[in-house]
Amino acid sequence: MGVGACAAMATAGAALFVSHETIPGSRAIAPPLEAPSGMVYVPGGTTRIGTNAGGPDEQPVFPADVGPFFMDVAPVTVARFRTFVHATAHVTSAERAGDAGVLDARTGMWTLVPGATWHHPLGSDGPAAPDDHPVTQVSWHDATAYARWAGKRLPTEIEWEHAARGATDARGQYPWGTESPTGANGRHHANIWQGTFPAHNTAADGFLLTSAVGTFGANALGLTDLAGNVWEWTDSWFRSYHDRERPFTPDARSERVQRGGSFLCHEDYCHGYRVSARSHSTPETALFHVGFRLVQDTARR
Ligand SMILES: [Ca+2]
Ligand SMILES: [Cu+2]
Repeated sequence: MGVGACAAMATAGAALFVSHETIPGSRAIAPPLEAPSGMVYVPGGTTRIGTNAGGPDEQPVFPADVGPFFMDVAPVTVARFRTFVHATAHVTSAERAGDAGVLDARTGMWTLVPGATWHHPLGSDGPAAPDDHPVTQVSWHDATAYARWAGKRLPTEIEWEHAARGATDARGQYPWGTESPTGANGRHHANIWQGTFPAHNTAADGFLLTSAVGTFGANALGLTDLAGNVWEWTDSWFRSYHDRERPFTPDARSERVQRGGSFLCHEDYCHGYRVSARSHSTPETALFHVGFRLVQDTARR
């Protein structure tokens, strides 16, 4: 296992899933709608996805027409996930496997830690996950089970990037624009990694690990935690943008895209908290820096 904040931990997985790559919603210009509690209205529009200034998997840039949708203001919290577990008796992928992925800060290596779960993300000996932090150690399967219970769905990665760009095709590399994450007057825009990766995290932004959702403010649409804190599962299979028009049949090694970067992300390493950055893992993977947020179609209302 390499030293990589974004490195996928591809444990065995055999499940096949049908892709849902079509972008739901209408191209008609819809008036702003009152969003359900905890969500914001994201207008549709055309957004150029990707960047020529990022990694090869962010190229080529292409335009995408996106319909309107509602999106969770913040990633799903530990408290909300507990409500789901109590209501459904859901057992997560990590609980079934008996372990989950944690980056060992001393070695810089990803490790499968016994007993690491959504309620104890660092392992059974570690601290309990705080209620108002994003839930982590959840697989794509756990996220979709939660979505079914909540009557919502995971966003496509195009929807996610459209929303992170403020639904205006904004070309800044961050959800807040172009300013460095360590903004003016020392006000940090996101919970990321300061110092040198992976040797030393100074936690100048106040957090070594996850932070309470909303701590670092919102983008123009009112969405928080788009950059940093935790990567967020999307519904999209990880594929080259060059191949996006080609037919695709997922197999056991196919991976789902995550967006937004995490508390592990460093500018010199993956720079994963840019709006166009992509990470990816197999759907059963659970990691201590990956969570999710959901969307809902406006037509449901
Ligand atoms: Ca931090
Ligand atoms: Cu990263």
